[in-house]
Amino acid sequence: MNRRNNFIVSLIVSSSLISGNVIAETIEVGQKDKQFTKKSIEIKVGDTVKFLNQDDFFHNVFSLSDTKFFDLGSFPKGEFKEVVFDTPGTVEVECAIHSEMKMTIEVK
Ligand SMILES: [Cu+2]
Repeated sequence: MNRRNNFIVSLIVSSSLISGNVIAETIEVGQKDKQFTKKSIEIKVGDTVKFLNQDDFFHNVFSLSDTKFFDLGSFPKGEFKEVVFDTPGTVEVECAIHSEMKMTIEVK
C-alpha cells in the first residue's frame, strides 16, 4: 500500500473506534439541604450515578421504578453510594427519610 492508502485505512479505524465504543460515565448527584442537587438528569445505559451525602444528617436513596428498583440504605455526611443504570427508561429517585426529596433519572 502507498502512503495515501495507509492514511485512509487509519482514518477508518480511528473513526470506528470513536463511534463504536461508548464510554460509560459516572455522574455525581449531591444530597444537600434536604434536596438532591439535581432535579433531573439524562444519562446513558451503563452510566453510574454517585449519590453523595453533603448534609450533617443521614440520607437514604431508593427507587421503586420498574426501570431500576433499589434501596441503598441510609448513610451519613461524606459517604456516597453508586448505582449502575443498565436499562433504558425513567427512574424516580427518593429519600426514605425526607419525603420531599425527589429526582428523576432518564436513562437513554
Ligand atoms: Cu434525605
